[in-house]
Amino acid sequence: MNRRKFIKSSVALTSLLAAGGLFNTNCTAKRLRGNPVVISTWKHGLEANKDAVRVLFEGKTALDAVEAGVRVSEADPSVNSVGFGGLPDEKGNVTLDACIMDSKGNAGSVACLENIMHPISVARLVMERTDHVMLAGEGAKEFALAHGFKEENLLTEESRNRWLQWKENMSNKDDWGPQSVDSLASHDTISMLALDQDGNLAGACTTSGLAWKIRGRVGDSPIIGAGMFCDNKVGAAGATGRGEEVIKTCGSFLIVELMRQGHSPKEAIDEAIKRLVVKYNNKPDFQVAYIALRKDGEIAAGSIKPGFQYALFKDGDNKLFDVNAMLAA
Ligand code: SD4
Repeated sequence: MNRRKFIKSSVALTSLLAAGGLFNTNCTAKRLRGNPVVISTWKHGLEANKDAVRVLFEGKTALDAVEAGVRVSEADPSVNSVGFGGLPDEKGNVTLDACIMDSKGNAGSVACLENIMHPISVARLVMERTDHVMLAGEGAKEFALAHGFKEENLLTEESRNRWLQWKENMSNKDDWGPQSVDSLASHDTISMLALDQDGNLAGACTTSGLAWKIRGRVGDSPIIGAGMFCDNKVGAAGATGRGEEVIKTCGSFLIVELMRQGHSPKEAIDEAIKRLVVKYNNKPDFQVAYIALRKDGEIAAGSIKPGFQYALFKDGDNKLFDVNAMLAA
């Protein structure tokens, strides 16, 4: 594609922005050709799944579904690790990471993007309107603004107060090591994987990353193969938790590759988690959790430590599940 072609208005986006309302499983399920599945990380994934499923039931693709789904969490100020209301870095800036992959193996991502509510939609535009995969920082923002995204303050009263409290009480003790910034409760990045009625897969991942991180820090969420990976022949996987550890083990790519070799989604996730557990002599002091969706609709989830939940839409039901962790708390 011509490099200049990407400076075009994002007309298609407008219709995706108009998402809203709930799906009705009973009356629309008859129209489906296949059996759609949506899986996402954490409790807020339940609301996100609803929008993703509504989009699938409109006959749209898995790619449309994951974008619409995670936008719900991005816009929700009560979700403290994603988009609006996400906890800021050490200087009080909300910096966002996101990536998306479609069923053809195309990928787009943004890293350290500021003041744009929906990084996932910018990532999709990077994928669809440029010949690049990843844009970062100011350049990513310029690209978003050129495509009609609005600049917005993403710090809420609550997230600003929490940042001020950290600055007053913790900032000079915080060495940015795992224990101090990595409380299990601070994780709620959304990774979402979907299988549409044509049997095609897509995945998305979006986050504000670790709270109080060093300015400029980028986590796993925008890294293709770390925070998320999708191969339409095999399956898809997505991560949440301590991004540095997910990056160093190519976590999502590893899980998809293990599924390609014939391992079940559960076996693949367990192996990816076991590598981290073994690396840290059975005592990792951080959380990493994964979800996986195989091409045939089989799903799995796993985590190092207790507390991880995932939201699953399958066979007409959208439910939250607790995960049995590999280690005790
Ligand atoms: C990161 N994986 O930036 C993200 C953090 C996370 O919920 O999962 N937060 O490392």
